[in-house]
Amino acid sequence: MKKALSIALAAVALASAAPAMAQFQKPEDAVKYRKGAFTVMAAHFSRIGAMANGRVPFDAKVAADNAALVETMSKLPWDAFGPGTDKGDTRALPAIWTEQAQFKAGADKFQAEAAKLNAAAKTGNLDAIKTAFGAVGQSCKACHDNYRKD
Ligand code: ASC
Repeated sequence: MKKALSIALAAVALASAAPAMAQFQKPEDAVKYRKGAFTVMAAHFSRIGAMANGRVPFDAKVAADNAALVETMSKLPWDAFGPGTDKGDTRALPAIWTEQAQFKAGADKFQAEAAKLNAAAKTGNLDAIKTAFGAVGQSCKACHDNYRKD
């Protein structure tokens, strides 16, 4: 009894220590989750883009807040590309599941660039933010070109 309880508590502790390890009841839930994650990520990324492109005045705090969110969000979609999530309301291409290593490399590259953008935004240097913003955009595009329907 005691042992069962400690195993259950350990499982709860593990689960709460890994918030990015989302679990899904159904494949549709995973598709909805990853699309939501990309939507939120794009919203915060584009707020930085507006400043990087001079469409809105630069505000270092706004850039830093949004870059922190982009880095956090960058970690989330990938667990939602599991088996059986290639169907339904998705633009994800089958190549994701036949080229898993390349897909993961692209996702890892993107996350690394998002972390660099966050680091750049913390410095408050607009030129550094512009450079890092461009690199993140390139890594978005690389995966869209290969793994997303138009
Ligand atoms: C964005 C956004 C994307 C990327 C991509 C970069 O702001 O929503 O999907 O940048 O367009 O090439």
